[in-house]
Amino acid sequence: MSDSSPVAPSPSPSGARRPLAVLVTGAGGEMGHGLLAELSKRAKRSDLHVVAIDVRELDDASRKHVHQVAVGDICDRSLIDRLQAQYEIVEIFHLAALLSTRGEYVPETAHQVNVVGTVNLLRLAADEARSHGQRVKFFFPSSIAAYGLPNLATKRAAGTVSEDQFLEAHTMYGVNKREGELLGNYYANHYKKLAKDRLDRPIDFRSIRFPGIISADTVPSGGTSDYGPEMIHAGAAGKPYACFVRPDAKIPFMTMPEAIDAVLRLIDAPAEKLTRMVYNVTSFSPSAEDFANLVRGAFPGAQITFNPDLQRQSIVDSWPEDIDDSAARRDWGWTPAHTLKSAFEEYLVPRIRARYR
Ligand code: AKB
Repeated sequence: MSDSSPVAPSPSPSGARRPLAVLVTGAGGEMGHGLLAELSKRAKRSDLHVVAIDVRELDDASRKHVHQVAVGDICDRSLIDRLQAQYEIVEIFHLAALLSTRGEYVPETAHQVNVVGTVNLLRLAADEARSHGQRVKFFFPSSIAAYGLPNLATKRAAGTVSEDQFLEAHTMYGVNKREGELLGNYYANHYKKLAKDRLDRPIDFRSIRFPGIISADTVPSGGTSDYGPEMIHAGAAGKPYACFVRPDAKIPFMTMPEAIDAVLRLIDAPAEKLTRMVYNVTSFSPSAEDFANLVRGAFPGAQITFNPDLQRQSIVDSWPEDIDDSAARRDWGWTPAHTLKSAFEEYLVPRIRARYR
């Protein structure tokens, strides 16, 4: 089978040709917002259509970057089948997920969206590879939620954690992300092991375990790393903010432009350079108090207090305080653009200030 770079469309059994497409699920979410603009620039150069799936219609800013929005649920096989009939899908960015805090209220629904939805997309990728004869690139955003450190003392003693340590996630979302990583490996390397007509390695699966991500343009919802971005946006908007974790709570973070850069670097990396399917990336690891001090400095009058929610705190305590991203640096040239200070001074504060002016 050839590598996954797009080729001219192959005729379907009916002789008609489907346009080539990049499919983005969860396109209306925070990462979709940043990624669609980049994907649409690249798609124009390669004559690809960007096709989005989301449970809601996209906002106008995102809508202009896509050829079609399929409003619906990734668990709906008929929706996926309809898109498959319309397009020859060569790349999938599977961003749709129910995050760690929301998932703890409805764990079985989270499993349905995060795992069954992922299987639907992986199966689509494998079917498409069979239909057009080239490997389908599949990007899967995993998360530091895939880690599960048993207690705070272990977290503090562990410090920087590698991709292969402490993988007993405590949340349904984290369990689902870990399962997504393993399913990616299964579909990429072992799918239908015993079938006579099995296709060898139909999917080129690539995944990043992201830390908390902070965007100047959107405010997250449903996650547990949300205290960082929530605090900054509240400070800029002049709204009081009661932080739901302790001042000493510490996990890794990065800015959204860095996250988008990491996705594109990994997806563009030559396959022979990659030594793993799942890579850590990170930029800085502040405590919640570090965040609060920078917000108070940037937005004098910001009213930030701490009112820890013990259950949400326990989720943050199960995530590492830092992650080792040396494999990403070595294999595909990942380098963070920011320190915590430069992220505030050069990206977050100017853009967020303009947003709430
Ligand atoms: C969450 O808090 O659930 C997410 C994540 C760390 O993946 N932002």
